[in-house]
Amino acid sequence: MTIDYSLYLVTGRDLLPEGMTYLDSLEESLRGGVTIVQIREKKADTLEFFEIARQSKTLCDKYKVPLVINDRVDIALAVQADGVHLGQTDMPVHVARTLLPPNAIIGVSCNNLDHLKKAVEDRVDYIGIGAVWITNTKELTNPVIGVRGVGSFLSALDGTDVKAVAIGGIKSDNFLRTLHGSVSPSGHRLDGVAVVSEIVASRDPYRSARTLREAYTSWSAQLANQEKAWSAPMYTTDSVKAGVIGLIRAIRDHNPLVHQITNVVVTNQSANVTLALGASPIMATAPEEMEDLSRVLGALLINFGTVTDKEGMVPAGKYANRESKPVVFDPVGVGATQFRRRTAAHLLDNWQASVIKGNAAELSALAKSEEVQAKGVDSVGSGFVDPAKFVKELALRERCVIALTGPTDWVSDGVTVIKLDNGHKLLGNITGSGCMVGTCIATFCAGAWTQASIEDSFGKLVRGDMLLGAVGGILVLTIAAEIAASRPEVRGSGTFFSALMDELYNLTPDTVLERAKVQVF
Ligand code: 3NM
Ligand code: MG
Repeated sequence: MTIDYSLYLVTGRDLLPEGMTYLDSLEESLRGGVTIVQIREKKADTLEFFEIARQSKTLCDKYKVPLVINDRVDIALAVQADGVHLGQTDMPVHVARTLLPPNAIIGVSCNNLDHLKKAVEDRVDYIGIGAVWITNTKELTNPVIGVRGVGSFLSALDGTDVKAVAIGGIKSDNFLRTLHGSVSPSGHRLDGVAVVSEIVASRDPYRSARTLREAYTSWSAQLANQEKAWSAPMYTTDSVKAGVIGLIRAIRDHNPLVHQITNVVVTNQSANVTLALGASPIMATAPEEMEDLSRVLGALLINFGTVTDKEGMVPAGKYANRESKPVVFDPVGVGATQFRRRTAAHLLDNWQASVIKGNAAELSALAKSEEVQAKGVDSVGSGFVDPAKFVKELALRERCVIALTGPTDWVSDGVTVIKLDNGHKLLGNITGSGCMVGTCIATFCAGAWTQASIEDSFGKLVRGDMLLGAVGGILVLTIAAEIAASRPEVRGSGTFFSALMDELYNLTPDTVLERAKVQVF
């Protein structure tokens, strides 16, 4: 029998809401679409555990859903359950195997790669990878893995037929983030997601289960579409240029709101850049307003150049993900301090960026590569031996578009790599030109968002072509810089700055088409 692990319910009777019986909750969850059930009883005596398991088995049989028992091989045998789930301090797998019928399912909880390696050697059927998020349901003795940590577990399962589910703190509002982010560089994905409180503590377990199941189904469907699309070449130089022109028009036609949580050095100029491109800026930072803003914004920019607004940055990104809005992350000077490195990891563990933009030193630090060293928060040039390979790999790792800026800019979504060769050295003489690129990218991603249809967002964390958004944002700023620098009145960085703003404001699609130096790989 092939087991469907996609929506794995783990029971927890302590979490039932008042007035809800255990069996009613379980039946509603089964009706709602859970695909496998684990009975987890940490406090029950043997008789009580047996009774619960026996009644659960009858219900699961009615819905043809497999049942596994946490820890207790004897109870599994007594109620003829489909298998057991074993923790690291439970009975050894090879012993359980000799006691259980030949086809019994055996699953093991893994918190680290040593656990995983042992589980693979023991030929378990599946592993639970956890905890992926913070949870109150189980006292955690090990550090939280984080969505971005799941990929290394999945890599270690390459070439085996061991299935994997993620567990710990998974809720409807981080469900897609969990599925989208949990993937190895080779493309190995989760087989399912396990939850306790999201369903068990719900007053409407039917609806809660159904919501997750539907989200899983649309995620799988869009993934299949995307993989099909990736197998054919998507972009050419001409299609990229035409796409960018389309975005310039979309921004001016729709005037999207670009919400920016940015640093104190550049707030004013970033707001002005947004206006010059034809969109509207809002520079709100209070956590209390992030949910409301997520509904109206066209894109969110998070730039942590002066990391003081982290309290707002976390919810802002989560709500933007929930609304399928673009999230552009500019981890300014991330390599400069431990604090910045930790903050970037914390933010990226909480939400899915759509585009991460940085110079060589920043992206190198983010990728934990030693290739490029940081010098304060300033750009130090391209610095990578093979920038195309670097951006492509980081895009696959972070599950988003990567934009590496410098004298030459490199952009990748993990499949296509685009090289951009516009710009002027005077950009290096004004403060915040990198931050302005971030703002331009966010504005173009907002334009891309306005172009995408609602249907396009089912099962996705972001709607719109983020690769084009990143390319468009870089092109307009670098092309405006070239034109500004050539103006006769420009004699230094001060006159250059005001000329740059003017040229951004006056930039026409034709000029972009004429001047853009784009190469697609
Ligand atoms: N095992 P919730 S975390 C049962 O890390 C369990 O192995 C975990 O509950 C592990 O969905 C966990 O309510 C609790 O956060 C998951
Ligand atoms: Mg350049």
